[in-house]
Amino acid sequence: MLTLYDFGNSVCCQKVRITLRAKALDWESVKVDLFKAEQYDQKYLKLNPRGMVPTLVHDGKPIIESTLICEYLDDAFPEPRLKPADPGLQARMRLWSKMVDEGLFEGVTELSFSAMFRERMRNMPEEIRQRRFRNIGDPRRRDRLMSTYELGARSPFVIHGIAAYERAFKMLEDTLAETGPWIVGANASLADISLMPFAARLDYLGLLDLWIKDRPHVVDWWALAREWPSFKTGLHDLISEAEFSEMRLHGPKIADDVGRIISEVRRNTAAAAH
Ligand SMILES: N[C@@H](CCC(=O)N[C@@H](CS)C(=O)NCC(=O)O)C(=O)O
Repeated sequence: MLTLYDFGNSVCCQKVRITLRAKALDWESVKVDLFKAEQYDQKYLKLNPRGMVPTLVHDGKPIIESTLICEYLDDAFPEPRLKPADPGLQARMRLWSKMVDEGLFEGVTELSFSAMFRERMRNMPEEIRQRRFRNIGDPRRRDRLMSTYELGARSPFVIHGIAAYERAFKMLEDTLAETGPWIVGANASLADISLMPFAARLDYLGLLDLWIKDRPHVVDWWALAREWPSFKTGLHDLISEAEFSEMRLHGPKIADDVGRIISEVRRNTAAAAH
């Protein structure tokens, strides 16, 4: 039996749900409401000591970290394979999950926070806001949240996230030109699944074009990914109309800042190459 501790529009949970759909697996979903801080409940912390979603429990065994959960699912339920058989291609596939875990995740968190949740937090009573900051055990995560709360899209953490997306989309364009239409060739793999929620969030915020409009292979990849049935049923169809309209409403408010920072990142990269 599979149980997923899950929360609606969480990118990490979306990765796992797309994988579950691609494998045609059934699972039970348990909602951990991040807005009510349920991730810090003692009972949940026993399953996931990091106080985060997702957590997958398979026959009583908890597995944490979305990248590891997706790999676990591919090993435990081998058909259809979401990892290429060739070890070289497997390494290439894992480069994408590394890129997501080491840059895009922070990027999407800070961009989403500066566009949407910052305003919500501004409207909280001071005491609740301070409790939210205190609740974050990891000092690095707390610094990020406080900086983006203060500075919005001008926070260095948002700028680092924008630069991480720029590196990823540049590499995606080059990779797809060589091996497309999917990242490791003819079939969708865990590399594509890792990236889908991170492209989707930018798309729903109305920001994706700022990075990809001049990258035709990425545009084609995203058109293909958006129509992939497991993407639709594991991500798109599970987003509520209220969530869509919140993203549509708030994303464009940071578009000018984001566009300006992307141009700066591109100028600096070009200057460093000379
Ligand atoms: N590296 C972890 C990150 C998990 C993570 O940060 N999840 C977010 C939702 S996308 C969360 O639970 N946040 C709760 C919090 O920050 O308090 C993974 O990939 O599973």
